[in-house]
Amino acid sequence: MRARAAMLMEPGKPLEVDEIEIDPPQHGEVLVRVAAAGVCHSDLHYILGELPLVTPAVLGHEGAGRVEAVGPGVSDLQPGDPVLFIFRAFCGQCYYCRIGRPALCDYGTPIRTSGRMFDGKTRFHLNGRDIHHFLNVSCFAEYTVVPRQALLKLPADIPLDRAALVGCAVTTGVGAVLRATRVQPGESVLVLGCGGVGLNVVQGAALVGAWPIIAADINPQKLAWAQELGATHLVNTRERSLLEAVGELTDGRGVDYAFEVIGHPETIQQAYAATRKGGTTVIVGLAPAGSQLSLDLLPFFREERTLKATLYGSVDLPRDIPLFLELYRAGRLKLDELISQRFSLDEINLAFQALREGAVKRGVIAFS
Ligand code: CND
Ligand code: ZN
Repeated sequence: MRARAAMLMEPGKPLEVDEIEIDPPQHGEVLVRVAAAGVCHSDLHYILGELPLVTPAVLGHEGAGRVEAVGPGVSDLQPGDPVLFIFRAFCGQCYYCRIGRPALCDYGTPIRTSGRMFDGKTRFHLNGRDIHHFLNVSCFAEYTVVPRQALLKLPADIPLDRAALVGCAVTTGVGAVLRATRVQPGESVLVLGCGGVGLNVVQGAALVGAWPIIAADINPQKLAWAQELGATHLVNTRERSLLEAVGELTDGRGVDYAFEVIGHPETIQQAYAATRKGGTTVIVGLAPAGSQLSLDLLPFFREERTLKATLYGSVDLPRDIPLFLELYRAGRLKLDELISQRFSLDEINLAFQALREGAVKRGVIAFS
């Protein structure tokens, strides 16, 4: 079949939207009609060449849609079923899946690193040239082919554009608080970087009753949005020192938990410095490939610090994603409020421009 898709032809260039040829789903694969795709900074890292990628590739890793067709061997999904894309396809059986850490499962790794399906071929082509897959998903396209293991079936009542955000930003941000750490009521939290993912760390912290919830960013609009999602204190780090502001709010100790949601060694250092002795600094942001962090090990030891990363919020995807949707239904998790702007596929470079300028909470590519 033919469908329109947004491709990265080479790093550093804008995406190109064109009609591509899509092969039918092969064994264990599913053809999905994409309904909505979130515009995440991770895609931007690849567009800018900060992370390695086989190109040309159809980008997009946060999205939802409906099953159009299933390949041989897929018996538990039907055409029409609403599905969420999982950018870490997981087998459900290995050690990591069994201990509730499916994002660490290696099932989808060969596809992610080669940009090709298990048979070594791509399902996307442009004028006879292979176009690669991206992060097991490639949802910046009207239709995409993914392994069955990169999908979770969605309940029928969740609007697909809202659900799309659960594919990355919500699960990563809320999971960082509920699963990567176990923040307790009354514990102090700093969220450094309040974009689409950071706002979800803020709402996760509000959900568990953290206090204070200090939102820090260089963009006042992001801080205003963070306040709407539950931040109790705001720090514009262009205007004042983060350490000073955090010190004032924590008796000079620093926060119990600091989440870095930008992906820069310098801001990771800032978040670390704003964490109290015995506290936990969590790296949520993705730093450019090759970035290094230097750590003075003696104070690290003496101050008994924890520094950790979280991938996909460290959640148990098949257990926690239904829980997050349940919390949305109950009004405890905000999804409607996260989308500030919708774009068509043709406007995708505008959507990334808006992300770079800090003009959106989460932008969403809406397919008709
Ligand atoms: P987005 O661009 O929406 O947010 C970044 C925020 O950081 C913006 O509000 C900026 O204003 C703010 N910011 C930038 N520089 C600074 C600075 N020096 N000081 C303070 N604030 C600053 O990005 P996003 O929310 O989509 O993604 C954030 C990061 O999270 C990004 O690196 C992305 O790749 C990563 C991520 C990680 C995971 C995971 O599994 N851990 C999943 N998805 C995305
Ligand atoms: Zn993402």
